Amino acid sequence: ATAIHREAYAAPAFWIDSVDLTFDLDPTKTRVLNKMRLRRNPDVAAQPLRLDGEELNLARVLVNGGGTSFKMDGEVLVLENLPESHDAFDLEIFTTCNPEKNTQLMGLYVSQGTFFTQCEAEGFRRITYFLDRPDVMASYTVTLRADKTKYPVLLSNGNLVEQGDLEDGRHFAKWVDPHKKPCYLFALVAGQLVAREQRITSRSGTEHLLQVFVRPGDLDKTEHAMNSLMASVAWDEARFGLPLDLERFMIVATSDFNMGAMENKGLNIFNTKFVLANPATATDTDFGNIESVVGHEYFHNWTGNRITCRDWFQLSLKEGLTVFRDQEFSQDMAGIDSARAVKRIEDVRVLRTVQFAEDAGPMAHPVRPDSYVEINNFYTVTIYEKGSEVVRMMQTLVATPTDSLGRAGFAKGMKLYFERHDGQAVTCDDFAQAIADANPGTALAEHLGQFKRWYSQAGTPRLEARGLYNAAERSYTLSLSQTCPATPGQSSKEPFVIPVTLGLLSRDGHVLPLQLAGSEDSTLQRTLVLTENVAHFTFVNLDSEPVPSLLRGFSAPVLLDDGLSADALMCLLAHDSDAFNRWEAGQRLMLQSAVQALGSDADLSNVQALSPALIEALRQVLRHPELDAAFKELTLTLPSENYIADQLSLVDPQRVHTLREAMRLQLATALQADWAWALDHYRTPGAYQSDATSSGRRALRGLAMTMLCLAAVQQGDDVLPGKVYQLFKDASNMTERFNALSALVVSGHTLAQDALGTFHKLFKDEALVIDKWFALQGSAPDRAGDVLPRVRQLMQHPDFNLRNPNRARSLIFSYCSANPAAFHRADAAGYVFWSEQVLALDAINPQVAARLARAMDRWSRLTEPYRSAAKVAIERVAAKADLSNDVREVVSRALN
Ligand code: HT7
Ligand code: ZN
Repeated sequence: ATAIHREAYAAPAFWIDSVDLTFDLDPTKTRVLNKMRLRRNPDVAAQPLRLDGEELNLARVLVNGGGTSFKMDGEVLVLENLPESHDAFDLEIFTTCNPEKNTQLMGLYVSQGTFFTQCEAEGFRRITYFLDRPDVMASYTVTLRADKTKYPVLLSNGNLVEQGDLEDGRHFAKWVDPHKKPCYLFALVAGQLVAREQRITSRSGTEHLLQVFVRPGDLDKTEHAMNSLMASVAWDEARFGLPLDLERFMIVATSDFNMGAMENKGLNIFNTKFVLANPATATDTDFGNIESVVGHEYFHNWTGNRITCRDWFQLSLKEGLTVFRDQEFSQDMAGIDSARAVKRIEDVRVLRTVQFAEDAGPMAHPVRPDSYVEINNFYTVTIYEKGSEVVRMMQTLVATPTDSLGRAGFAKGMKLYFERHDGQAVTCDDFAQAIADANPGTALAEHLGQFKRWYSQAGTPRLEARGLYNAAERSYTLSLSQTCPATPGQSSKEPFVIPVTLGLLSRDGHVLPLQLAGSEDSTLQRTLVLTENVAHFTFVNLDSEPVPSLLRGFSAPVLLDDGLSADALMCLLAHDSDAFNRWEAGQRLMLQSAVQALGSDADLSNVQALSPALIEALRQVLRHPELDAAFKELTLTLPSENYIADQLSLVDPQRVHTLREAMRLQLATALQADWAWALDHYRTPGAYQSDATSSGRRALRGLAMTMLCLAAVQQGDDVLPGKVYQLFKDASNMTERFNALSALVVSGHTLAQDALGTFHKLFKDEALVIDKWFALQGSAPDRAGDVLPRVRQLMQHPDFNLRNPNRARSLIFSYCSANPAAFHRADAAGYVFWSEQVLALDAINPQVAARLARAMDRWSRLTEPYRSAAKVAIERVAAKADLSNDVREVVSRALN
């Protein structure tokens, strides 16, 4: 397959003004009649019409009602003899397809007897011949016809304008979408579904119907999704003045889905994982994820649907912006400042562990890529999470003295963006220009050209900060410098615009005012803007050497080297008013301890890597009378094995694992009494509430249970695990139950097997809970090389099904991507398993296979024998001649 290049973009030779689709739905042979009205694009030289298609059976092509000649170029339908004038003409295409055979879950497919579609990015071409590109926006009328008993509910985008019965027990529904859209936002659903409904009135007084469709029996799990949807509608109107532009907004859940959810206009289709929840089956994390994914898809209604992408290289235009919006939404929903900070920490943790790793590996690409082979491989953490950070920096850089967070300025920028581009397919440049133009005189407007390097340059910049205190002058000079490593195809980088939000503390933890030399203003926090490779900033009127708190709130997606001593980090851990940096100081101290121990030749299983002072500081956090439980849980959680590994140039996964386990045991035993106190103190009596405070308490209790079980197993104590087993059995909600189960599994106590059996029996009919059961076993600590055999055994379990992406992810991905010590085996058996599963999945669902293929992204940093064995496994996959483009692109990049 050949690469597609951003620079090669050309406007389409034809526009499609309207599409009238009629579906005769049948699982094995669905008939699709596609009547389009097209016209030549007057700005493009005359050329044949080339319509994309994939796995379609073509029966008929008519132009203006009459037959026409056509030819096939591969799977592209080419029409050369079209009317030459610029007048509109009719094109009618009749095709059939086989939804039941569609295991890729792209285009039209059947899941548990219900028809669903997934068209982003290029799935519409699997439904009918079309100009399958986002800059072709058309009006859609859709008629669905199907057996009334099997498919009583017939849904598509927009408004239901007509419905009725047909002959032979069939019926029909006709839908008209009032908004033009690109074909990737088309959707249909047909099946036996029931809906939770809610009528709402918007601020402006317009009435809307909200519906959440699920399979009969799941209605009791839709309340939270509906509440999240109502909150999303209200939030977008309040924060950005963006109202719901449809009479009806529908969400439909399916258990067979490649990703999390899809923002089809007015008819969002969701993975059940991000819809279904009740306290008995879903954890706090599930509740939080549902709120954020429902928000995300809803927010796409404006950022993505009303204004869409000109081409797929601009994907972050909608995804980065919409992730930013869903993150802000979740923070606003969390309410209190401390809960906002917790959400920010969680988001940054994902960015740093997953996106930074991507940026340092073979799949590194800019937020706006220059080329791709398979677009499905570019729905990445770089496009989404780093893209969101780029938008967040824009907000920071439009701040003014009266709008210090930049929120008002950013909202003004959004308003201008919609005034300029509503109804259009545009580029990342158009977005950045609108935000800057709405905020003249700000740092963003001043540096816009340079700022846009965040879109064009891949790689994570390193920011070095060094401070020098001059006692005689009572001044402190902060020197900032930046570099960015080479990434595939980009050997040298130009400097970025880096907003560095900072505060200063005295050594005993008091806030110090910031006054830049030459300025009269003094503030407690400010944002410096680094635009050069090196810059110096001098602060005056300081009586003693300050401790700098840099990059507060993670103001830029960079790797910070501030050279701070352990004492300075201890000061920040104890006193920083910025909760993010307070957490970060703890992480840095733990990381320093880990890296130091890994560099020594001590016996890592017995090493006491955490210093007594650090243990004591962490105890102070755990026992702190004012800090939130959620913050405590984050601060007392060690950096992950993958994040520790990211700090090393050569990685021995077994050593990293042994060390982290030793550190965890040290923390478990040194704070044993404190963990027991936390388990008791943070109980949440009464009915389950999913709010931030209650879920924070449960999270800390969960960590306490794990720590206590680890200590108990080491001490040969069965009483405490017995108590946790009782908590598991008596739990009144899934969070507590799963935390207790996980504590037993993670500690390797003998009660774990019994608890796993009980858990399966209790929830055998709850697919999403059984996914958790598989995932927990796939990610269990490997004490005797027994995880892989167990995973292989679980693949034979009657509940396992490789065709279901959630199930495949729960077992196989948990093992290959989230269990490094069990996966990186000296006998290479983990890699053999990986290659087998990538190949098996590729034959079913290339998108899912390619995601699994990425588990080997960082193979070249491994020490021997892992490195050579990993390479052999990747080569084994690459040697398969008929690999999908998806997997081919990933393994080729890995080997290059
Ligand atoms: N815009 C959607 C991305 C998407 C997708 C979803 C489901 C299956 C295949 C898909 N390919 C791309 C989801 C989102 O970001 O909101
Ligand atoms: Zn999205």
